Amino acid sequence: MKRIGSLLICMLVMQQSIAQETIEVRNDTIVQDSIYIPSESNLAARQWFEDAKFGLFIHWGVYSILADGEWVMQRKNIAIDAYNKLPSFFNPTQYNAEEWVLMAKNAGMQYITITSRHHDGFSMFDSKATDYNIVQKTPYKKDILKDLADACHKHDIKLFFYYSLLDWHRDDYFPRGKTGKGIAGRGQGNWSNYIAFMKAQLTELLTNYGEVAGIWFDGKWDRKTANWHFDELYKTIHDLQPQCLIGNNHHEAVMPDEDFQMFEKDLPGKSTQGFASKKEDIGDLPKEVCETINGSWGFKLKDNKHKSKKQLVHLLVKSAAHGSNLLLNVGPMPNGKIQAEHIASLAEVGEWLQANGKSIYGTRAGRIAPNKDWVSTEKENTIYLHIFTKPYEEMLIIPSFEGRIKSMKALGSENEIDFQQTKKNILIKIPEAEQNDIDTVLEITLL
Ligand code: JFZ
Repeated sequence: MKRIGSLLICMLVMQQSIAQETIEVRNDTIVQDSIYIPSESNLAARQWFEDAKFGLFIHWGVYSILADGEWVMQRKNIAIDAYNKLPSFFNPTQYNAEEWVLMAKNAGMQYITITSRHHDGFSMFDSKATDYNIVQKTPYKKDILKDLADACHKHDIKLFFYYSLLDWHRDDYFPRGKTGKGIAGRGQGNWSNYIAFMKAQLTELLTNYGEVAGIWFDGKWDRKTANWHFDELYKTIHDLQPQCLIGNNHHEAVMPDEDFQMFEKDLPGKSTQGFASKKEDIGDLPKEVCETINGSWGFKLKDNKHKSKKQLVHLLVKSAAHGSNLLLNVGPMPNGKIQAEHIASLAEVGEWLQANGKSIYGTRAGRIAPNKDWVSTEKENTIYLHIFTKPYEEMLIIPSFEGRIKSMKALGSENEIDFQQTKKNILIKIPEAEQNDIDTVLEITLL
């Protein structure tokens, strides 16, 4: 009996371990094969994003005090000790999150992306992972992201957080990358500690601010070949908020677990900025172009390259015609205000969108190929042809057109516009009264 009993126990133990092994093998298989499958909510968020078309980028940090852009620490090689003084002067008493959100809304923007922590390593939010943050190191003591998140949720504007992978302040951002090498006062730390720190901060950002529409990573290019553990960072985000859209400004082909692709100061695929070693691949994910409203991301006092209403509208329209959103940046001043010139031009773009939003929101790249004179967007059976140069008396010839046109009007006008459709081309004669200095938008309805 004893023998049979122990045999039984032995068999049971064996069975158990076999079962365990199977599970382990299964687990292994799952781990090895693990491909990111976006959740339903994530797919819906991507659709929302593609329809939204226009967002506000905000670069704000303690560097705004120096009024010389967000790269000032690296450009002027400001030592850690010296830079550490900046937070003690940072007191944006005139910051009013609701004002910013309403300004964005008034501009026709649907979302805001704000720098939670830029390359200088200073966290503009309440963080337990480091005391180098706005609550602990500034006389202001308040978490500006929290106010912004509350105002965004109140006014139905989605909120994204920019998050720098590159850090010019921490010892554990080591080995160092291409930039920040001349900044004195940094020690040598441990890279895995830095990864754990980022995970902790991302957890905070995805836990303490309600729904976060996306995380906008930047700085990988500083250490192109480092092991960034993106699988873990991205999983941390998607586990906490599956709908949260992940994008990474790495200027490489999109990685499998990213949700959108961004193009910095460039229309998709143009690669005019020299950020990528080769022409950037355009993937199938939703796209976003980011651009500055003047010439800088962070506040720069001497920057007078303010873009005109016409330039801003053209940027937005061209982005949409390339199937992309436009994320337009402002760099608030250290007092918490946005420059008056920028508030004014954002309002102008908002006015334009009031009248012409139909040709932007919810559209996709149009079938009429873009050139220097025109671009097109499209939605259901309507094509919006955006003509940038006034044709006056001339006949406009749109070559190689596919589709049968039913009617044509200038957007917002009741008058039919004369056109002829030949086998291949469309010939259009736009009366001068229907032409517009900024953008003549033709609403072309297909049969
Ligand atoms: C990055 C940031 O460095 C910049 O401050 C800003 O936040 C912008 C939106 O994104 O810009 C880049 C990106 C890539 C390179 C340099 C600056 N690069 O590849 O060298």
